[in-house]
Amino acid sequence: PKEIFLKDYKMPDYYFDTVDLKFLLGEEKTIVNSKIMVFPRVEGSKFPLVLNGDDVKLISIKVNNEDLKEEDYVLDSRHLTILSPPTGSFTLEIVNEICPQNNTSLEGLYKSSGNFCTQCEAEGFRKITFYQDRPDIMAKYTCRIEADKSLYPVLLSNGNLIEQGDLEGGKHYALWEDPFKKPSYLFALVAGKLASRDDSFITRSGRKISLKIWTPAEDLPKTEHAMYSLKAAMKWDEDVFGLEYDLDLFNVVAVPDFNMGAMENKSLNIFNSKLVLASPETASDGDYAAILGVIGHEYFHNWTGNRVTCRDWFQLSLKEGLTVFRDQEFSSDMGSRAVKRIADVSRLRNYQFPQDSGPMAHPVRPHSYIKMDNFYTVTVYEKGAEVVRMYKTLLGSQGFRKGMDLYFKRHDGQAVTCEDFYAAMRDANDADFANFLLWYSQAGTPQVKVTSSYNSDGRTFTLKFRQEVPPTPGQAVKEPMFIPVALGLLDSSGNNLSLSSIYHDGVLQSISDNDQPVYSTVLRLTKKEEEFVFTNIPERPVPSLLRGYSAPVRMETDLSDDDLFFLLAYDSDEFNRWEAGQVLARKLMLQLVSDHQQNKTLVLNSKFVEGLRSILTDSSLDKEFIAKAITLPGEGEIMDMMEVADPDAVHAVRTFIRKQLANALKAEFLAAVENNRSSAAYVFNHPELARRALKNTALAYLALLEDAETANLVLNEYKNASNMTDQFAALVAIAQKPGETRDTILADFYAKWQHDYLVVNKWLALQAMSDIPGNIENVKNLLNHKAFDLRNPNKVYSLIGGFCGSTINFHAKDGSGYEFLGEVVMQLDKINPQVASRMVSAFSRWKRYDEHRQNHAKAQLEKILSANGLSENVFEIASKSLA
Ligand code: DPP
Ligand code: ZN
Repeated sequence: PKEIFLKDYKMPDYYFDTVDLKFLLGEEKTIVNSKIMVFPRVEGSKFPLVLNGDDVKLISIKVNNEDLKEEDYVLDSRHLTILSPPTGSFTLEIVNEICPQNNTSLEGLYKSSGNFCTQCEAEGFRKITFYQDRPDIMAKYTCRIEADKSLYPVLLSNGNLIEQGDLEGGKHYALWEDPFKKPSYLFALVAGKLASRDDSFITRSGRKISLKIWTPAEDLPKTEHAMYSLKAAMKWDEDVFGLEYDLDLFNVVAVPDFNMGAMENKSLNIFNSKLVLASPETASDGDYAAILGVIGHEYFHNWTGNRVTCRDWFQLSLKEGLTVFRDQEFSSDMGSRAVKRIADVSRLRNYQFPQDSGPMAHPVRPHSYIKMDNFYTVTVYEKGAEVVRMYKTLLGSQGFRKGMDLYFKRHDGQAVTCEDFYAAMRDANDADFANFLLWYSQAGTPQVKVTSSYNSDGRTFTLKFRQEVPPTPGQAVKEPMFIPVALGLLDSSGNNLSLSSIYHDGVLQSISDNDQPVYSTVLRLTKKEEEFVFTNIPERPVPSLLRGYSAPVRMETDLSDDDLFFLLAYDSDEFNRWEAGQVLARKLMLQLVSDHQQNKTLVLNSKFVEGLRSILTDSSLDKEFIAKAITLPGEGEIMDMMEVADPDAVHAVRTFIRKQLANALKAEFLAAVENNRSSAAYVFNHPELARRALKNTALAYLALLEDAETANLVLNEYKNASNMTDQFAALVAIAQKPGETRDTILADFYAKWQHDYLVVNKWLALQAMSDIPGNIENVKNLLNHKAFDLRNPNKVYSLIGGFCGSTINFHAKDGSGYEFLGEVVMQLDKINPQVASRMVSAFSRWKRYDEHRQNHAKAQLEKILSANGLSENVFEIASKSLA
């Protein structure tokens, strides 16, 4: 397999102006006809034209309407090279054959539940026809689709429908024209038996946009929330960024077989059905929130991704980091900003931090890849979003908006780079961003150590920062980074002190704003070590650092437990209130893990219990915030902080603390359940989902208790639930404990929902993730359950992905969990390399564990690598993991 490097980027020798595609969709084979207007980048130049092609059978090739002679082109398994094309512009017409019905990789053109659909990002278009399949080739497309009318009554592609009609032999056709230039990865085609929910949106300039969400007819009732989300997203992008939709039609299609979450194809978004379909009975609050966020995300791509796209795939974060940031902001504005921030930071810590400190660590803009599909990562997406957020932190909302406006003004219709985005932000604001660009090129999570001191004579408060970026594969030595640290200083009654000036680098800077008192500021760290001295500070303050999580770093402070309890109780920054609780919990958990390893009796700090009690009973707090604040850091997060990760000890300790809390706070948890039951019909809005979140978090604690009273309560919550959020939460609570009740209720749930594959996937995932000892046998049985199918990515993510999330069973000492995964990966790789590659990633942190576990994991990775016909996708992850 060949590694591709960013530094080797070359502009294409040829561009494509127009592309006219014709598809004859068939059961045995599909014929693709592609007519391209080609022109050279440099007038008069003579180069061969190299087209990508993967699994496509060439039938004929014409240049300027004449058949190309065999000696004029070369065909290998991955390319079609036209040796000496005419000088100047010319037409290229290719006819080829493909077999979508046999395409289990789910990239290119394939079938899902009998319908045709496409997925072209990143490099799937080359599985449809021969093409320069790279994002800097932007062309105007038309697409004519011909198919059997009874089997495929609906024919969709990008842009506007300009013609349709019947053909002989029971066939029909549709002709679509997309007026916007686009890269091939945004091409889409759908053909099948689908019905649509229709609605419309009036843009701020008064244009009426027709909106359609397509699913099988029986699922239409479940598209109401997706349609609501789409209209909310359209409005939000106008309000916040002044961005209006640019065509008269917007289609969303839901398909059950999809590798990713969703895809932003121009005006024809294709979605994994789990991110479209929802009803109160079948989907949880989490699903509703995910649909809102992803519908928003794909819609927002219309400007950040489609109108302005990436020059090459190394720039993926240009569109993804920015669009994730935009969907995060959208969800914040639709719900609670603090809670959304907490959720996003938890995700970063639980998934991105481990990646950034493991063998797959890569910068937000990777330097190289073997398979681009492997770089649709939490680093490119979530860390990339943090990088975009830092611009906003540094520039403020208005400055950020100015930067966005300039970005579109300069680059609409272009394929650009991360530097172009940086330059727009900088130039629009005349800003000094120091070495900010390092965020794109240096991998690894920076570690920032802070020490503080107060001088009562001089009334100064000093913060000393020291930063370190750990080495990552290929990057042994790192430069110090530009880290914005938002902060405030709390006085002894918990109020923010007014800040007047800071002494830094020998300069006294005033930070008051038009004589208005300032209570928080953003420090700009740029050096390995530096010091900031706050003047006129009347008492020793408690600093609230990195407010709102202003930079994606690991921060270690010298705050005492008392300081942290103080912040937990008083900080005006809700994120940092939660954070103080998490820091305390992490310290506590690590200490108890060490006690556990030394066979000491575990004792829970009563101050911690009291801290949580006061949060739990504070009626002034948002209920979803309370739910987050009383939830302990995940086991993965704690394992990630250990020298040698010890799954058994971490699991034992987390369970111990949860049981202790359940006992100590039983009355409060019971009250939280009693007072927050869903009153009327299910509504997805912040106050209602916050009540459910608090109630269900309390219920999960109570379910750990051993008395009959609470056992009954939990059971009744399950039986009386009137929506999936409550029903599934009760099921999760019950399933924590092995025994007859668990078995009965799991069976009951399946019997109730076996007709609904999305609900059944939840049922699979819940069992797969279970930490009940010996659960691997159950998971193996589920592989043969009629509800499971290795060809469907969602089912694989639920069952196999779920199992890899189990602390105890995946990491079983006897290696059984690893062996199970190894076998599944090898089977899966033959069906769908992208999905197999995601699953094999569960091994990538194998060196974090003890020697025994390491040996088991290593053996599996070696076995996988020696398999015949291994995909490049799996090869890349497995080989880099072993390196
Ligand atoms: N571009 C898709 C997204 O929206 C994923 N391929 O993230
Ligand atoms: Zn995206």
